[in-house]
Amino acid sequence: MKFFHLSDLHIGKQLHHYSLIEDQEHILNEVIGYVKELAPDAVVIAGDIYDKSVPSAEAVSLFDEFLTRLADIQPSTAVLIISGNHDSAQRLDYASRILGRQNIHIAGSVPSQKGEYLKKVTLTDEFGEVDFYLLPFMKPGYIRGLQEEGEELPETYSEAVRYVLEREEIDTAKRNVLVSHQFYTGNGGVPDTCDSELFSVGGIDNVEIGPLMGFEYTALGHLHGAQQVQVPTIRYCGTLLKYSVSEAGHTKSLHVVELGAKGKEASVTLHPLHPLRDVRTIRGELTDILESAGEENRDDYISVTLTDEKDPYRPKEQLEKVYSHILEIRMDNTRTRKRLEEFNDEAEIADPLTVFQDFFREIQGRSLSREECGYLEHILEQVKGE
Ligand SMILES: [Mn+2]
Repeated sequence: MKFFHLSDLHIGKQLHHYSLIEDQEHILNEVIGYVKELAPDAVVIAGDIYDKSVPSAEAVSLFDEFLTRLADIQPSTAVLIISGNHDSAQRLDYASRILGRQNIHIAGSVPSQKGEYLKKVTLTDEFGEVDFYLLPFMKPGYIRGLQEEGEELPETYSEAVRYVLEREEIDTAKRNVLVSHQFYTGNGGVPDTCDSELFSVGGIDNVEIGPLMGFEYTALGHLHGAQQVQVPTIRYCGTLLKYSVSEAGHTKSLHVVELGAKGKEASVTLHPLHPLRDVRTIRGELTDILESAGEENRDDYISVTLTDEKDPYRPKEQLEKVYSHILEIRMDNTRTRKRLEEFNDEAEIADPLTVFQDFFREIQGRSLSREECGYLEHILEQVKGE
């Protein structure tokens, strides 16, 4: 059994102010090429199909084109899709029953009523059946309707995922694959994150990988950097494209998973991807940067850090003559570093009450009243006491 593991397409995404639709079309075409070449049994997409819950017409038609071209390829390839936190579960579920007949299996929503279960797709190879369980992005609140009389429902993300998987009564004598879009963490490991991901603050959404251990492979989405979680068979494939400057150093590749007989560990092969435009960071003095610009990569998305001690004359205009897609221009010299230090010094001096007052004024557009200030002082005293 061979399948492609994709996730986080984020179709319709913008990088700074540039639309990435051309880049996405280009990279999805490369995926189609790989499907023709490698003839996988399935293409799995582990959530975040679109960048927005209400995608643009342009984004929808690009994904439609991708699915149509996949469906035209012979021998037929199954397509397995779950929704991510960026997708609208209902919109993705639209027409999913009809699409199922085309071998396109979409799970938009997690079971929310008694009697509902995860969408399961069974594919067969020379070693027998493989059950793919499609677990869309979920929060503990989504599964309140599953509660049995007198049963306590899970409160944390970890408990909620465990709960949903345990009620499936998965046949562990068979080969099973899970597709999921959550923030999974292993034993004490902290996953690598980057700037294009969207998380809730405080890390309350993390899910322990314990319940995944029984699967031959878990195809994950959510994190945009490719990485395994504790074991090689629980894996984030990452995005097909670099979606932030913080990913400039990433290598994006197509993940191809192969399952042998039951009990044999799944293998993952990485195939190179060739973006239309790369995302790069360039650092140096303006004249050096202008002189060293090569002909071949002038259309890349670039983040420039200028180190000139003397502020150059209209750097943006000069750089635009050479580079067509400039994401940002930063200055890093003695002056900017000194300003940063001064800023840090100030921040250290300020007491918590002043910091909060400034914050409140910025967000609310008014100062704290005397009464509110009193409350705040009281709370701060209490915290200090503890
Ligand atoms: Mn994502």
